[in-house]
Amino acid sequence: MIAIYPGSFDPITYGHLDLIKRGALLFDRVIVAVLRNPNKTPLFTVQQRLEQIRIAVQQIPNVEADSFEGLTVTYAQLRGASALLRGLRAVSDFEMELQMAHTNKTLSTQIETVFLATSNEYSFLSSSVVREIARFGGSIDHLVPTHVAEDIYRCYAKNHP
Ligand code: COD
Repeated sequence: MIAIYPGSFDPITYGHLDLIKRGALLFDRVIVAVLRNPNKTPLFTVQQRLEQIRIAVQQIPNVEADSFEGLTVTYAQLRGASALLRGLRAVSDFEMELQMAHTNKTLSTQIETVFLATSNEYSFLSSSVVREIARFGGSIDHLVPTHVAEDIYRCYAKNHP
């Protein structure tokens, strides 16, 4: 069974990675899919994010990274996936995630959304938290893989020398 793990991943964090590793134990294949969203101004380009993800998952044989645009369920159908993997950190995630799952179900009854509860240690973690800490000069070494932290530090050093 193939699962799509869709998201922005701007950037990928240890919280995402924890979910990917656990998803990879449940599904034959997990495709980490970065949304190409022309309406957002991300910190990293889609290519940069894909590269960050590929390095982070290179030791997990049944995980790959890809990008897509448009509807997630359309992309899932294209890739022959039958599940969308999503993470739940707190009650605050639940409302939005449930709405998304219901919307996706109306678009394709064949594709199920599977939620994994976040691991306790990462329940506070999001890409925006990482960006914010780094922007104000804090350490993010415990929140993202080393190569991602280096990219972020480089990015903010360039913007705020
Ligand atoms: N622990 C566990 N899970 C986590 C953690 C953590 N610390 N941090 C994030 N996650 C989970 C999130 O809950 C989410 O499930 C996933 O990881 C990805 O998170 P993000 O923030 O990188 O990505 P999102 O939530 O912004 O992605 C939104 C989508 C791109 C999936 C969504 O906008 C989408 O499907 N767009 C395509 C258009 C579409 O199909 N629309 C119809 C559905 S509404």
